[in-house]
Amino acid sequence: MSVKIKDMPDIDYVLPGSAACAGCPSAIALRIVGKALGENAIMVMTPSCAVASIGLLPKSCYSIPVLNICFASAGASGGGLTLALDALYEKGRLQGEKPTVFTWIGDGGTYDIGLQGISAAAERNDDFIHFCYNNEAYSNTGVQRSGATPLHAVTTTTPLGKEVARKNVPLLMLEHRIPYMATASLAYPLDLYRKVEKAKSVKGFKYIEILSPCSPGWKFAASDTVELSKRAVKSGSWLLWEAEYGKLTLNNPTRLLAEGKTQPIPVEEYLKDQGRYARLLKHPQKEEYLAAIEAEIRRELTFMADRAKL
Ligand SMILES: Cc1ncc(C[n+]2csc(CCOP(=O)(O)OP(=O)(O)O)c2C)c(N)n1
Ligand SMILES: [Mg+2]
Repeated sequence: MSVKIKDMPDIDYVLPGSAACAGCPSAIALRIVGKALGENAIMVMTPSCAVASIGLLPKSCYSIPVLNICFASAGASGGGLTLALDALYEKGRLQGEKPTVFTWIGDGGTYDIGLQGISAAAERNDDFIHFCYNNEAYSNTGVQRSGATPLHAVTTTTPLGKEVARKNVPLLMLEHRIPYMATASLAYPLDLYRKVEKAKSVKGFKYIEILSPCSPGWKFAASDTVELSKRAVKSGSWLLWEAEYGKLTLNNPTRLLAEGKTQPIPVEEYLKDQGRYARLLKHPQKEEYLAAIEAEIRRELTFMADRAKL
């Protein structure tokens, strides 16, 4: 069923007074996610901007219960919490609808520090949703590179630009063949909302990754978070898709790009307003580098279109 913006409930997980930066993609995403999950939910977080945004106790900007745990234990904590709830229902100590347990973790926590625990929870098919808000860096500690940082991007630990490509964790999760997984973008909120509703309705392990342009980290104007999210998708730099038990479906506009029905915007349109690529765009070999990035985008689109046929 299609959803309209005006149909979304008023519930808001992110209350006024959040310490997040203006235009923070985690806060924007969490507002949409909250509307889809509703208030009967428990959020598990690892160290990140989303945790720092809570502010100082006794105040908290999140309107649902939050469990703040250490990096490596996201998978074990999400799994343990959901099993503990099941046990309480079995003993009759809880009644009514089971709360949705979800982890809200950055790319550092997902791609690098917590990967084995998340992979293990996926393999056990633990009943919770893992969200990765991917801002392509360890933003909270001063924008160090992560496994999700793309090739050539400048971070504080890659001052000359990252020399290796990012990992493809969504593809890795796809091959865990979990009940449901999806990628999403802030520029397509109804697509994100629908995917979260779907994840909520499915039992077992679910994974949703949201590209999260970070204005201080990527060095662009705070008002452009959503615009850059859109350009990422339209250039083919970020692909929108979902999968049930490994059966992949590309979502528009990515599907139209993969089928050659629309042309991607030049990747320079996506990179040009991001200070982290200023060095690349001034480089004498700029054209060569951009051509290589576009070739990689075409390769991935072809690969995913073929994978969707399986
Ligand atoms: C085991 C461990 N290593 C390092 C840190 C320091 N630390 C706190 S937040 C953070 C960055 C996390 O990056 P990410 O998960 O991408 O979230 P973001 O800050 O980008 O929101 C790091 C490295 C820590 N708290 N614990
Ligand atoms: Mg991050």
